Amino acid sequence: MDHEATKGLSFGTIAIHAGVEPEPVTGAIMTPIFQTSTYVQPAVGEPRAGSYDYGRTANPTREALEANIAALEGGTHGIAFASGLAGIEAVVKRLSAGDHVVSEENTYGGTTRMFNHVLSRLGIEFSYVDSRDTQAVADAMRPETKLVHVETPTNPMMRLCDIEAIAALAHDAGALLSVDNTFASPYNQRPLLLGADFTLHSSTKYVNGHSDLIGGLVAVADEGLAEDLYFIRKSTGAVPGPMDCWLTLRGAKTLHVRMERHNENGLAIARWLEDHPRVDRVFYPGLESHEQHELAKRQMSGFTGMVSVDVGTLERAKAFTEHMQLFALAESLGGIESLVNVPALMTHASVPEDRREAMGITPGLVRLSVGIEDIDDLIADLDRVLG
Ligand code: P1T
Repeated sequence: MDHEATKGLSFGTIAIHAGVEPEPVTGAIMTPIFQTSTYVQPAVGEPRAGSYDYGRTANPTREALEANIAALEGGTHGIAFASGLAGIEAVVKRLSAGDHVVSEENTYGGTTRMFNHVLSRLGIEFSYVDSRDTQAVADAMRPETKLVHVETPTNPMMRLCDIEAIAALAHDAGALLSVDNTFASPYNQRPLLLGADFTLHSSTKYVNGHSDLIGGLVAVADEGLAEDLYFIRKSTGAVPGPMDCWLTLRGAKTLHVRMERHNENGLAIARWLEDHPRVDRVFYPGLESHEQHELAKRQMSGFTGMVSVDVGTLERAKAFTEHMQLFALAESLGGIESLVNVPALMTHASVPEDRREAMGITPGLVRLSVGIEDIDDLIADLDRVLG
């Protein structure tokens, strides 16, 4: 179903149908995996079907996935990448040496590592702010600021920023806004509809949802921005393989069903942990105690399966995480199975210690990716390790 045809349909219907058409030769109901690197050309310099000249430039399985994410995010174009980081990199690579980016400070550790140790060497400057405070974002803008990059909820502190307000101030200053929507998923939050210019996913997480591939997706609502990103991807090469695109599209078709259960289980576990005497603090935007709960209710329609808790010390964090039966100790998130991670030593180890501590990513912070197992079993697992 093409973009126009999905207008007016609800999320679950779009998830199943957007980008998916019966295959024209056989009528196969499922999008085939076009596992090919190239396409025969009938005449020199004249590809058979427009852009199908080489697999880095175009692939029909990839295009089906791209149309799907574009529709899910309320945009017009999707651009698929080999990883979430490759998608973020492409958005920043629209800029040139001398340009400046204002970034939320509490992003995924790999995002700041790329900004500080790779892209800053190319002459792009980065400033970090606590984007919960919209004024702090405004104060960090410079004449050469071309991009504001935020993550909301943030990984792992579950901080939020006001997408609509930050989009407006970025645009007033002549900059664009990119929102890493990985933690929320398009089911719970659609940044493009709130004014963002790019919405980004590590599709390794909720969009694919089955922890069986690495991928990235960007959606935009502007043809020019889409063309920029297609060009950067074609020129730099971070394309996902057809099989991974096919798996991600299959995963995306059940996003709405999975997210309902992630949201339900996440909230139930956050509430249970909040009442537990061995837990100092719970970070979950769906809790009334979350300092940005009102913004969460305004900007999100559900609060995901990501829950962070502070248990005080590394010793307790280890006792908590190393003896669980259902929650596997692993990096990553957003899959149907539950995972647990100690960010200071795992996903955010590349963030300098003083900055980690200042943001609350202490050695006692534990991040749960609550899966879609039966809630009683998950709570029993937590109960056993927390005592
Ligand atoms: O791993 P990759 O697909 O390249 O995605 C990077 C990325 C981008 N944005 C966010 C918000 C992320 O959480 C990630 C990857 N995160 C983990 C691997 C993790 O365990 O937090």
